[in-house]
Amino acid sequence: MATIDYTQQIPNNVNLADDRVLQRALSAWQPNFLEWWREMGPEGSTLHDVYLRTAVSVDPAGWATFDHVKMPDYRWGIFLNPAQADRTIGFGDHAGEAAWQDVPGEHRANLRRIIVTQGDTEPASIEQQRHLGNTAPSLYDLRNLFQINVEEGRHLWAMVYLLHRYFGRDGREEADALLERRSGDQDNPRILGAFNERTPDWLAFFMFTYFTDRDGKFQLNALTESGFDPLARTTKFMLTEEAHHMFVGESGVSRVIQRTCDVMNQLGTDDARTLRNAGVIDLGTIQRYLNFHYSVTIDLFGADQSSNAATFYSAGLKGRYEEGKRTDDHRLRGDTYRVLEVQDGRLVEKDVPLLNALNEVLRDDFIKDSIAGVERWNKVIAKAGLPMRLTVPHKGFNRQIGALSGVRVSPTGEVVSEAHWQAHQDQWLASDADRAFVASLMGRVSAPGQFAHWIAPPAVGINRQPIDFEYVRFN
Ligand code: BYC
Ligand code: FE
Ligand code: FE
Repeated sequence: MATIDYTQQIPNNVNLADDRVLQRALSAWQPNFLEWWREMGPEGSTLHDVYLRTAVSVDPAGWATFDHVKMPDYRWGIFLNPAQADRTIGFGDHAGEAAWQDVPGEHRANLRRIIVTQGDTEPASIEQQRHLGNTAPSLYDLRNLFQINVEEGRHLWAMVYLLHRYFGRDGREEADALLERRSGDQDNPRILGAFNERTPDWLAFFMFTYFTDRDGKFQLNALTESGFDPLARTTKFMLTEEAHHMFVGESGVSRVIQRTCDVMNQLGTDDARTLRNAGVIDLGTIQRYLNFHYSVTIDLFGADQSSNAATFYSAGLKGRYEEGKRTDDHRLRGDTYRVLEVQDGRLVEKDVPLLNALNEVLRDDFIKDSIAGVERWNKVIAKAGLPMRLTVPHKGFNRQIGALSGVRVSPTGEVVSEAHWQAHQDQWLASDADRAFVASLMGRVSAPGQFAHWIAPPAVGINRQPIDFEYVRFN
């Protein structure tokens, strides 16, 4: 095996050059990662030169450098945000104690589970997005896809670092398993539901990066509160990259809406068939895609009542979103929270112990944040002078996890019969016909500065480059 110049090959701020044990573990894992990348990473892309941003340090001024690189040569680095001197745990039974620099024995299994679950989503998303490069609507979009893919790869590295560095032999086994599960595989699927769904087209991709990467934002924020300091610092740095993923989603959907509204005004129609014939995606289809991605994503927060969530919090492993800004006692014993429940076929509110409802608390924070962006999309429609609006569906709509998974709920929140659901689901969720139509629009646009007909160009380029910059060079 070729020896690795660690600082060169794996940029890091964890003293990798001096850590022989970690070097050994990583030098065994790295070739497997690269093999996985070639097999499951962006299809047919290994020779392209892509204008990528690479993290080479965590300094606010200098962490990002831009250059054309081939993705297999991307330097997946290991970065933790700088340590905060004398950091203490901010919540749970250990509140006020010094943050842990090592894994406390009694919390080892739970911490490993959280890290593995987090780590599993990263390669899963790359697998889900594997074919999208073939149908990118522009070089600008193609580059953004690849940027997200390499960064999700780095997020995998971030979790693998923790497993190798702090969890010994079982950590190494878990790190190997992260390269063995496959999104959507019958026998060995990814851990969480949304990460086994397909992301077959670019509207799905933009919805995924808007909604599902936002789950990343909220989960990672909760983990930045962790009493296990290396996890807190790692996730803090990951969040700087997450912002770009959500930007790609929000601006992507926004550009699709912009284009549709332009054509609606040109043709003076809101008729879906006419708009489809004109080669743009009607707002109804956009709403049904939104309904799908929103509902599978809110499932990612877990069951509304969860003893795991209570344990993770009380043990100091996983906090709430912006724990430090909250003014309660950060222990939450005796507090309650309102959740929805099904009683006699109806949704009713019920107070339950807050500690058990922490998944729901995080889900509600996510929902607020998601709605804000949907309102920004609505501004695009309003600005075009059109009356339609997009909305997020009811929280109970299309749920597979938690108390609401037992009932059929319409997008507006009525509990409906199975027969009613079956009769209406094609109006509520992206149907096979919707997906076939969107698929029919997909096709690679590879000339600099050109954009597919169904999407408006972005307002500005990347890193102050012009929009017609050659963001990807095909080789
Ligand atoms: N699908 O007690 P519960 C990201 C399981 S996204 C399938 O509620 P808990 C990214 C659950 O495992 C951020 N299964 O569970 C975004 C449990 O199984 P067992 C990812 C599910 O533990 C885009 C059972 O149901 N990070 O970074 O309280 C691109 C009972 O549930 C699902 C994290 O999630 C589901 N949706 O909560 C790239 C953070 N939901 O034990 C990347 C780490 C639940 O009965 N993970 N189950 O076999 C966690 O904090 C928790 O594991 C969860 C689940 C919040 C996910
Ligand atoms: Fe990620
Ligand atoms: Fe992400």
